[in-house]
Order: sequence, then C-alpha cells, then structure tokens
Amino acid sequence: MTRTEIWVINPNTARAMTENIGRCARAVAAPSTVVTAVNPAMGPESIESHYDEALSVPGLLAEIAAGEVAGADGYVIACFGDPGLDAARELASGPVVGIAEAAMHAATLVGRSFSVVTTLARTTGRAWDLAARYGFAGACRGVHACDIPVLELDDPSSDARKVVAALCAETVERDGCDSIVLGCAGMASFCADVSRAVGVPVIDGVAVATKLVESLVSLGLRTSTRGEFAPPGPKRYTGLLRDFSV
Ligand code: 5HY
Repeated sequence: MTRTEIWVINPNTARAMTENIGRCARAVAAPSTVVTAVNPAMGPESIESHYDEALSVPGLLAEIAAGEVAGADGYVIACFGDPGLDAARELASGPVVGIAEAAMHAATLVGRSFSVVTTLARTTGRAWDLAARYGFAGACRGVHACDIPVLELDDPSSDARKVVAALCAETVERDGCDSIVLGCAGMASFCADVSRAVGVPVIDGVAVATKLVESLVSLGLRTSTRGEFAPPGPKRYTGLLRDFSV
C-alpha cells in the first residue's frame, strides 16, 4: 500500500485551530494517507482582511518549502481565501488545493447552485472574487456572514455552531440554493451538525480538498510546470525576506 503524505497548512498561526483542521482532514483521509497539519511560526493569528491574507503568504510558502524538504506528496491550503495558492503551485512538486476552490467544485457536483456562509462581512467580497475566478459566479447564489471572528468559532463558550447552523438554514430558504459551502476552515468540525440541521449538502473544503489531493496524487497528477506555474527563477530577496531567495 503506497503511503501518501499530505501537508494540510493552516496559514494563520493559531495552533488550536490547526489541530482542529488536522482532525477533520484525518477523519476523511484514506488509511494509506498520512496527514501532517502545520501552521507557520510567523504571520497573523487569524485571517479576516486583505492585509491579514497578504501577510499570511510568506509563512504559508515557508511551510510549502519545508514540506518539499520533508517529501510531502501534496498540500491543502486550509483557509477560505485560498491565500498564496498560485505561488504555492510554483513552489510545490505535488498538487496544491485551496479549500474554497475544492468546496465550490464539490458544490457544483451535487447541485446547480450553492451559497457560502462565512465569518466576517468584510470577507464576503473575497468569496465572490474566488467564485468568479473559479468559474462559479453563476452557481453562487449568495455569500453571508455570521459575524463571528475566526478565533471565536471553536470557543466552547460561544454558541458559534448554533449561530452558523441557523444562518445556513435561513440561507437555504432565502437563496433557494442546492447546497451550503462553509466559508472558513474553523467551521470544518461543524459540518456534520449543520448538515443535519439544514437538509441540503453542507460542504467543508478541508475534507474535500484532502480527498482531492489524495486523488490527484493517486492519479499521478501534479501542477503543470510548462507555463505560469514553472518553478520561480533564481532571484535574490533582501531584508526580512532574504531567506526566500530561490
Ligand atoms: C479561514 N480566515 O478559513 C479564513 C476564514 C475567513 O483564518 N481561516 C482564517 O474568515 O476568511
């Protein structure tokens, strides 16, 4: 049985969230798949703005570089903004899948339309951008925020799970969508409960991306290096980024 090593990278620095994400990925991984859940030592503790997202990318790329040394077969970017996805594909020898991209693909395999339920209202624009980028602008019926900060999602004293489930049920009625896409890696562990509450497919990108990377590796498929995803050419980086020289 060939072993597949998948690195699931949480691009923020919240260790507890990384462990939660790792549990959700392992819950769906095949017995021959080894999931390593990591987060950078540097960067934002959560990603809730364009600034956070931009500054999460060096840490993410440092984890990809570490995965290459460790012999990882593929990667999941476990943040709904799919930060640094293109750059990661240039650096990684194996396939790289973002959880937003994965979830939106799965949603269009189980229905004509989907809606996204995410954290803060200010992140909804990014979700619409990604739906358009991935060719799903026509299938996306709505993007809705529960206004719960990322790091409060797994706070046992907050009733985040109930709030998210209620918003998902309301969204199905309001948008008439065929499925719900959970708009944050921190909601991955809510998936089963929310599915029971809303009666339509509820899609967690962490699980779908893990299975997609597993499938791509088993099919021997990896990022094409012929064109824009060719490895970055030799270049000197200075200052804080000097270690990123290639
Ligand atoms: C995520 N932020 O999945 C995104 C969700 C969001 O730190 N992990 C984060 O709100 O955009």
